[in-house]
Amino acid sequence: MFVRVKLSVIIPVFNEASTIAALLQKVLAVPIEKEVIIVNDGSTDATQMVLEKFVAPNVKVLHHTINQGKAAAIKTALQFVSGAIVIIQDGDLETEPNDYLHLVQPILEGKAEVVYGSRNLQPAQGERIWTYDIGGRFISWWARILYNQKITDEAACYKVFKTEVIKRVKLKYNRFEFCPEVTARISKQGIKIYELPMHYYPRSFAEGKKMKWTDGLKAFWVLLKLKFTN
Ligand SMILES: Nc1nc2c(ncn2[C@@H]2O[C@H](COP(=O)(O)OP(=O)(O)O)[C@@H](O)[C@H]2O)c(=O)[nH]1
Ligand SMILES: [Mg+2]
Repeated sequence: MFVRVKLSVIIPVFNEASTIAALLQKVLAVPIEKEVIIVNDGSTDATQMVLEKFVAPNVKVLHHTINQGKAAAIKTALQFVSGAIVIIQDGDLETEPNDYLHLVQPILEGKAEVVYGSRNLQPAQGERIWTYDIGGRFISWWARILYNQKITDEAACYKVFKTEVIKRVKLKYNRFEFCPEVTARISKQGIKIYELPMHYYPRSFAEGKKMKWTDGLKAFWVLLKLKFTN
């Protein structure tokens, strides 16, 4: 069934020439009214060339000349959002865009303002890097303790927001701190995060994974710091 609410799909991209075209095909095929805002964040591979071929009426491609980070790319994209709901989509193939259809439902039904996907509520399709798996669960536990949110996957890529809610959040960090920062700031506004299962097709570093274990440490620290400061 075609969903008639305008979804703004934000895709921060850094060096994803091997996946971005296939991902865009999948995103555009999801039966929901949407706009796609891609931010090529100073990629040094062929990402820009691939994106130049991708002309479609509901696809906007923006470029940072210098790499600034995932959160910086999301902030750039947010200035152009015109949909009622925003979802963050990574530029790789670790996720399943058809999940949008169930992830937007709690917002459409008025049950939630923010929905997170969780890679821990259904089995992954493939081998996860076990240290990242444990680290992610630990960070989720930390977010539960500090912010009293019932979440199992704080770092999941799929985060869905009512547009007015995400536009209200003042994001100060620029890189992979996006997840802990947005989790902390919306929690401090008293918003409850609704969580639903999402598909997950993990990739390896050889396949282009960019998050480092130190980003997990940063997430721990950002969650703690924002609990007590602004
Ligand atoms: N804009 C931007 N995106 C980045 C940067 N580094 C990684 N990304 C994107 O962030 C997403 C997540 O990266 P990934 O390494 O798969 O981490 P994970 O899926 O969160 O474990 C991918 O779409 C990357 O292209 C960056 O410096 N800038
Ligand atoms: Mg990824």
